[in-house]
Amino acid sequence: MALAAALVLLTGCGGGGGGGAAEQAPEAPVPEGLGEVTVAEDGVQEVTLQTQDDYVFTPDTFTVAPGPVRLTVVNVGEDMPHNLEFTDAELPEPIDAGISMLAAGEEKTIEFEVSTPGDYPFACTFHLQLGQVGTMTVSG
Ligand SMILES: [Cu+2]
Repeated sequence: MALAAALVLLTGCGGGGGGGAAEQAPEAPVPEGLGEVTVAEDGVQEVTLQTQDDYVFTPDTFTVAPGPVRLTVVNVGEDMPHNLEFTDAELPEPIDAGISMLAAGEEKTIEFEVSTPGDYPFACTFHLQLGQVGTMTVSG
């Protein structure tokens, strides 16, 4: 991720001209620890995602093993509410959990269990049209 951002900056230098800085702004690095899956003392896999006022999940992908998952979403934005719902129709198996409303400054945690490997798309349904989506992968 950091390397990709550096390459963008390098190639950007060759182009010269104005307005480049604004285009590079969305390439923010993922803060340390976000999206990293760790196993808690009770054996539950834990992962934290962040969202803010730019309509993205950070990171927007993570991978867990089959078993129980404890997912925390932190909204570090200043005024934008978000949510996180799994996209039912596309799931390898149903997930009976979601965050229906996450106000600015709020943090919520859900727990659920997965057993079927595959990709589990999720979205902020408020900002689906702005592309605020992500994917949880359950490894085989
Ligand atoms: Cu949102």
